[in-house]
Amino acid sequence: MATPPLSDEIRPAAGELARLDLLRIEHSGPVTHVRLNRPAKRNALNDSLVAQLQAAFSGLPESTQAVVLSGEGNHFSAGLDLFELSERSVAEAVIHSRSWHSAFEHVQFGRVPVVAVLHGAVVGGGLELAVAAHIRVAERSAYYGLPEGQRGIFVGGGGSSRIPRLIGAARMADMMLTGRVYDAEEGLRIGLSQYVVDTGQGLEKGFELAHKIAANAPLSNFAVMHALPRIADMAPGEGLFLESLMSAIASGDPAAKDRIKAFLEGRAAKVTRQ
Ligand code: 1HE
Repeated sequence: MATPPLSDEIRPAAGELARLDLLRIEHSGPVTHVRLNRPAKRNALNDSLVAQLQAAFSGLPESTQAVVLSGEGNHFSAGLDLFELSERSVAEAVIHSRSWHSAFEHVQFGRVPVVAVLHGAVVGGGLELAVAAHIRVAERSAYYGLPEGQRGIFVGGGGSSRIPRLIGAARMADMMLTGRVYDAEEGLRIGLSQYVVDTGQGLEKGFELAHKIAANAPLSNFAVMHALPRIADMAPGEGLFLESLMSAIASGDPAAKDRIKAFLEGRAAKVTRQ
């Protein structure tokens, strides 16, 4: 995978974030890059890595306005560390699954939007992590699988809740029952990613998008992250009421007033074809 653009100076993380040895964390202006850094094990998610993800996403500095999440080596993530699984009792497995839920909630419902850049295997728990992000950019090498069915287990990292919301329960059932694997183009078509780019271009695209996100008013980003998915899950009556409240709160914020004034005075960009 290519290195990120050098438009901003890249600063290694400091303090607690620097101590997370299974992640590599760097700041580039308002964008923080969180890399899964266990390439020898294909970024398989063991207990320590899941705990470190939670620590990273709950400990982002105030300067961070968006995150790019990617994986070192040739694959985004091989999913659950299967070596740890074999040692777990049923009771421990429930707690373990809840620990993934907690960590991935910090990704989805943290302070800032997350752009996942995907390449190679995005499988099992790796896909569950990817779908906790808000935007997914897939390199053409990316492929998606849920081998839980073949391994005799079930998803435990929020996949049965988040994945059907993107692709429908029928497609997820097909992936789990038959081992069906989707490639990057198919993943784009069915909604697993919003973008596909050539292999080696993922980080550049991911950073471009993250910088755009970071330039939005923080309260707009917050509303998209926290209000939008909840409204989408509500009955229309309740959803529309919450939308009115969120909309009034966002438009009352000084950042909204400044931005609308800038447009009315001809100082803001028009919406054009891209
Ligand atoms: C692992 C894991 C792993 C690799 N746990 N160690 N996930 C899976 O069922 C996917 C299993 N993995 C694979 O299918 C392949 O490893 C890959 C397609 C991802 C990559 O293939 P490749 O040829 O590049 O690597 P490799 O030679 O298979 O693996 C390299 C090393 O990574 C090797 O260790 P080594 O010490 O022998 O070098 C592998 O053992 C190790 N490795 N994948 C542990 N998953 C909350 S519920 C979620 C449930 C799930 O995620 S189920 C899906 C599990």
